[in-house]
Amino acid sequence: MVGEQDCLLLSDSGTPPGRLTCRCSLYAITCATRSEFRTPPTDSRATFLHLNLYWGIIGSSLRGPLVMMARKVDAPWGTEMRLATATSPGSRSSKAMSLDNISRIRAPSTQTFWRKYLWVHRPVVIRNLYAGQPIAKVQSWADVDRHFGGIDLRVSKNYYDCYGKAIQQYRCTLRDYHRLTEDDPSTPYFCIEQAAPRTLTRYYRIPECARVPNTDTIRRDFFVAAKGLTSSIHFDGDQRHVLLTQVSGRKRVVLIHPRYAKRLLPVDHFCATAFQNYSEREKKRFLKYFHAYETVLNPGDTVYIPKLWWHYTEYLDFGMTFNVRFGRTPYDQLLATLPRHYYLQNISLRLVNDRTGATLDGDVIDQIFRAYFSDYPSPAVRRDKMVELYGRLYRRLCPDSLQGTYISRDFDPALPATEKKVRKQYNPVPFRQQSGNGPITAWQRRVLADWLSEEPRPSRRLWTFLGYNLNRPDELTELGALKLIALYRAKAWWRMRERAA
Ligand SMILES: O=C(O)CCC(=O)C(=O)O
Ligand SMILES: [Fe+2]
Repeated sequence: MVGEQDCLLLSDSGTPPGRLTCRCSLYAITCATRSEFRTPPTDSRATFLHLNLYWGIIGSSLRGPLVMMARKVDAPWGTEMRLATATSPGSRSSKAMSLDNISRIRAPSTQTFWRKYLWVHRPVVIRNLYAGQPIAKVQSWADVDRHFGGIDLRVSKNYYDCYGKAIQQYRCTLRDYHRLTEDDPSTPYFCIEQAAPRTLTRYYRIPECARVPNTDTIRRDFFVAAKGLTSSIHFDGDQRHVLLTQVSGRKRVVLIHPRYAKRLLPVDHFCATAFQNYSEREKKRFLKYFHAYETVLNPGDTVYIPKLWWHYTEYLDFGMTFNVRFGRTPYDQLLATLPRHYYLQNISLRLVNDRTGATLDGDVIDQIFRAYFSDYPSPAVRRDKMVELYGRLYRRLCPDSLQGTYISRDFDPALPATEKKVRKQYNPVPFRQQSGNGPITAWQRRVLADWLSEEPRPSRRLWTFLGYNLNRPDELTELGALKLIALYRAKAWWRMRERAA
């Protein structure tokens, strides 16, 4: 039923990575591990995608080596392929042979950065972007401890390891966390994407090149982790560009163009494969398969991650990192309110001109929002309809992105966790009237009036940009009002997150 799949599983014996074409029903799957392991489904619906998922999500939280074997059942025994081997978290290695294929430059002028990198989405490593600022003097753990040791952290496991489970956070100081990592070098806990506190932001200014005209708020996060910990391959749905700066320790960074999304077998905005568990040799083959960029950041280095690109990071030492998330145009802001999907990831890149902020196809944006806000019997149906629409737009607008079948439609719902998310994310307010072109409803008027009375006032520029008159909400159509309410809710969510940090 699944047909041929282009698989990203790596084989160590014979079949090269890349075009490993298989018919899933011909394979039985066996797993060997020293740890307890649930056998993946092996009926005819068991696909390599499931295998990959088990490998990715469960494999990543296993302790001890895990070897997954796919055995072609209609072939003589002995044609087993070793797919990938998890390295034991205890043996976190610090030797990463980086492809080192991102150019390294001195801090460029703002115009040069925009022209040569930002507008064309070209990754680059900038040395000493913050030269002369207090942060440039903080480089070793001793420096971090002295300046930032008292910062309050929320530590948790990787989002990826918690997929579908509640993320349990613990609170401690940065100094305490460092002590913990010395006592237990294999701790899975780390500080991931926490809003940078004033103690830290006092040490650096937002770079001029991040102040792009016609873009919205700039966010600043920071990260602290023990050697060997990773941020698994993901893309961020906020649709901002990122300048990621290493304060102390070394960090391996991998970047993959959105056009390869299909091959990454995305679950939500994560890649289902636990790249972090691969051996160095397997990692290298994987990176080649994805035409990936890879570099190692040293203290003081900043890497530019273009918006919506897939990225992966790995701490080669105990380290601290901060980012500046910037350059989000109003249309990006609008599209970022929709549930994440790799089709949308690719479509978004086609819909927005980063340089002018203009949309290249307002009708398509309208079509997407109209579909999202329409009435459906259930969130799952809405999700299916959205994915169908996204698929059509993807094929039409993104000819340079991978086409064809890499991922079965049965894949996503196989995850109970995804089901829960679908119920939440695909449940916006439907139209009250026959079509979105009807006038704003009383309820919408109330929500927007609340927003307008809030401090700080919502951005007049944003409304104007999207073609609405802030002083005359009554002129909005129902669809227009729904788009703004989606934005309003997304903003409220970020504010809540910031307050919690
Ligand atoms: O530095 C990291 O560990 C992750 C960075 C990241 O995912 C981001 O800045 O979006
Ligand atoms: Fe990220």
